[in-house]
Amino acid sequence: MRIDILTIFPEMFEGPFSHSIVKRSVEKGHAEIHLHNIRDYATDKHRRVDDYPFGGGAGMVMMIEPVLNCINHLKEKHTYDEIIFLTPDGQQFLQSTANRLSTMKNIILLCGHYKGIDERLREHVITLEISIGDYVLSGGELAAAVVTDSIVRLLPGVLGDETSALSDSFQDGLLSAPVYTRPADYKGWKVPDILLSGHDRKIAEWRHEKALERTIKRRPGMLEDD
Ligand code: 6GU
Repeated sequence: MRIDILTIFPEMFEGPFSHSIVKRSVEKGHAEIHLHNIRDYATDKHRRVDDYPFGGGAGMVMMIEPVLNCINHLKEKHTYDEIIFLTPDGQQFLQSTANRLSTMKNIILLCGHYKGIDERLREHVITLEISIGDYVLSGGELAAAVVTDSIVRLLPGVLGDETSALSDSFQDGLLSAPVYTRPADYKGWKVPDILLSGHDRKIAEWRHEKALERTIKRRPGMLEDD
């Protein structure tokens, strides 16, 4: 899968993409992540990417041309399944969204800044708008890093243990069961006996029960059908 990220702060991705699973998935060739500086596609000599809003008001608006020049440049070489704008007024990003996006071949993630982007880009170019939660970030970069991480880890071959993405919280509509490791008794804090029993069926039942209990207690809304 190929992910093209359009941003005015490409350096913000260096940390999140240089470690752990995202790094490994790129190294192994499961994912290609390309960062593009929107400023490189500005048309004036000041490399301007934002301007004052028509009608007045606070904040700047990202201009059509630099963003569209970058997207059109990419579209000459690739066909995109989705052109996604990260924005707090987008649709809520869910595990089901990550699952769907992980089946795609090429996607673009556009990170907004300032007051937002010119509405005409949203009308004519963007195919999907995503928010990662009901709070405001300074820009779309951290959201794009979150979305990228959640997609890439689902790509076939990325996780060592092939079953481990399937047992994630949310993947089966439940939160995860509690997990433990050595020592079995830490100064009187004991691991549940069942996990030391070696009885696979009973352990699986216990885990399901605990996952259900935890979901009812913490996220009862997850159990309602929609
Ligand atoms: Cl996608 N962008 C910004 N700027 N803030 C957010 C967000 C996105 N999702 C939640 N808050």
